[in-house]
Amino acid sequence: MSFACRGLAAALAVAVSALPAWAVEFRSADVHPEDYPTVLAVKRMSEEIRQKTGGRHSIRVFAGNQLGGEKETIEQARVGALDLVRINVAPMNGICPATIVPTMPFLFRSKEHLRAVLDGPLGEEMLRSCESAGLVGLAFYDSGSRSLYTVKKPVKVPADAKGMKIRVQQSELWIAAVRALGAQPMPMPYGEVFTALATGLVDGAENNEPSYDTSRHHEIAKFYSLTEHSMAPEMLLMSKKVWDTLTHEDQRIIHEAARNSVPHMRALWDEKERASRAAMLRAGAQIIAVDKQAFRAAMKPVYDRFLTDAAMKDLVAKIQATR
Ligand code: GTR
Repeated sequence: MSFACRGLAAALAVAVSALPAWAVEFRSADVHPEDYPTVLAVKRMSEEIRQKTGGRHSIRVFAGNQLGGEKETIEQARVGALDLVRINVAPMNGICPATIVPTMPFLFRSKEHLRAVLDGPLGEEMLRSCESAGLVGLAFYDSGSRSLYTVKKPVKVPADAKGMKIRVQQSELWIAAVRALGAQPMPMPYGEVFTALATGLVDGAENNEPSYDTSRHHEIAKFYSLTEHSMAPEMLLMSKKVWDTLTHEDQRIIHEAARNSVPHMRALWDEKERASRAAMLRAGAQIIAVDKQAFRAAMKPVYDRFLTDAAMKDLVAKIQATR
């Protein structure tokens, strides 16, 4: 080997050994675009993990549905084919029953109430509850309030939605809640909603302002009825199969970084809500005032149907009692 070649080989060996063999770049999925608060929060978390593990671990976020819809990525994480998922609680309802509770319509009174619950022991209890489904709950993130939006005519009272085909998340609870309004629920992944609205497959959908804005649903469904019917939060979960391979110290670092990403996410979220409200109005969306009590009353029967055991009822009562 020539002197130059030996030099190159040595340099390569140093470069390779700079990254320990056990270094892992975890993969995390998100349906939202690169600059959405949930995506930015996990990227920030990655920086903290990288720093605290001396570069051994980090997270690469695959944004914008790159790895599939929420249902699919949840399943990938359960079997250990994906390390992390950032999803809404609703698609978890079928596999982790405690997540039905924070998905319930008209449960949280305000953003402050939601944050107080999620930051306390009840939040911790709900995060832990998904472990038996193969997922370790790391954090809850905000998701604002979800409202109904429609293409052809505004909805002010439940009767206005009668017979309309409304896209819902893939959750039995939302199928039932929309049916309770007299509308026809159309469960489908988030990534398919724009086309469904554009082709008339559905007459409307429901979501918070930042999703309505960034998904460009407002280009087609211009009537945004302020039902604010749910504050179902987002979750960040790690595959238990992957989690169990980590040292206690690495688990601690990941947990702490997830917790530290929450206040950061909330600041981004509050800002995003403001920006999205302005953007949707600029784009010609109309915000419609509604009879909120009528929507609350119409959806009430789902409480009896979905809060099937004493533990869930107790959780709801404790949440309602939280100040
Ligand atoms: C958004 C949420 C996504 C996804 C989406 C949906 O508010 O952030 O994770 O659940 O709603 O409606 O599918």
